[in-house]
Amino acid sequence: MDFSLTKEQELLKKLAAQFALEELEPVAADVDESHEFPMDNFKKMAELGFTGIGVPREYGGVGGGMLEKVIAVSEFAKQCMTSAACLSIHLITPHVIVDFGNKEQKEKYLPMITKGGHLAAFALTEPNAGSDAAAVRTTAVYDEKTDEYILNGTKCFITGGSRADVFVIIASTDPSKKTRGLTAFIVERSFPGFSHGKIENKMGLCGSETAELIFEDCRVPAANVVGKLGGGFKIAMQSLDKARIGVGAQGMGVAEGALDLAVKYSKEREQFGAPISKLQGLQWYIADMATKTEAAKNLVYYASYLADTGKPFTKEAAMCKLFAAENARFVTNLALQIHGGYGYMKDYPLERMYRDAKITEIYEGTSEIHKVVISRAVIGK
Ligand code: COS
Repeated sequence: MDFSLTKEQELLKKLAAQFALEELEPVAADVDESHEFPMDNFKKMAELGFTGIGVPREYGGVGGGMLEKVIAVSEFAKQCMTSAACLSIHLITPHVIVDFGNKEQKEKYLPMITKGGHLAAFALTEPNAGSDAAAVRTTAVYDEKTDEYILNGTKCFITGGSRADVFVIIASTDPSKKTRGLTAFIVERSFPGFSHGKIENKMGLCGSETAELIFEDCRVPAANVVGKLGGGFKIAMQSLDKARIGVGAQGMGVAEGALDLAVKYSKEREQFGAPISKLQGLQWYIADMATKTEAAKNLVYYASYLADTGKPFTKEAAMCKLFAAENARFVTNLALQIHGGYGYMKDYPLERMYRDAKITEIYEGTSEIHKVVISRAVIGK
């Protein structure tokens, strides 16, 4: 199978790499230390069109599909995982609206969250609905007098939750129907009864401002129901399939970045009278890191190809996410090890990349959930 990039995709890769090196890398350590959302980086991404990837031009986007998202996110992840995650997770919401929204919703919300530079977020997870996504307890009750839904409940671990202006929220419109009673809503930050709660203090991805969302009699117009009433679980699952390719791209990118740094350092660092790249033990580390990273890339590209050509890709999205995430931990760990004591110091980016990489094994579905998805596809439920 040929995964050569088109001329446009090559240009996008070059632009993303240059932007990441010039704008994201210089502030990556500050973003990590300050625990502040890189809003300036995000605005610059919007100016360059990255926040409109996968959205048709008529709605303010720049077109393209999953492969374009993968190219941008992986280049960003080489330099700053937090910024890569911000783009990757932001794009879930416009993609939900493109795939499942109606014309009015597309016209109203897409230009705002693509070229408009407003951050978007997707909220499924709750304190008791993590891996068991069907256990959502946030309720949405219809008020026929006002033609609105009234939302009550709490979402947690929402990337950019303290900064986003537009959210897609999954809430239960009929708890007796379980997965078939969940519905997706577009919620604006300004809607009455909406607020964000605490911002989590995390091990890595420190600037992504992972926040709690609180709905207290939050009024949402019925016009903001996305897709069918009761269709929210399928919307969430299909959107997560795409989001998981985005996490695969994050894992692939951070591994590529860490590998590049390890190779460079191993040629510069001399011990026992020669560069440490001459040591066979180290060469074998590099060989394993390069081979697995190439495999991760191929899985990520293959899942993107399936998604972009309208073929089923749930299993392949889970496979690429599972493998790229485990490899991200493997490669950042060995790259740090190759840097020895320096790798453990905050003067070098490796310790940050190692902490940041870990989340790829947890968010948008844990590695264990992906094994459930893959085994169900291979063996049957
Ligand atoms: N695409 C489309 N439909 C899907 C789907 C997918 N990828 N996965 C499940 N569905 C459908 C099923 O076909 C089923 O449809 P019917 O009601 O018509 O039969 C329905 O959704 C329920 O599916 P299922 O019975 O498989 O649901 P489970 O409760 O067993 O959950 C898992 C399945 C575990 C895969 C799901 O809960 C999950 O992905 N959990 C992890 C959640 C997660 O990633 N959270 C991270 C944060 S999200 S921001």
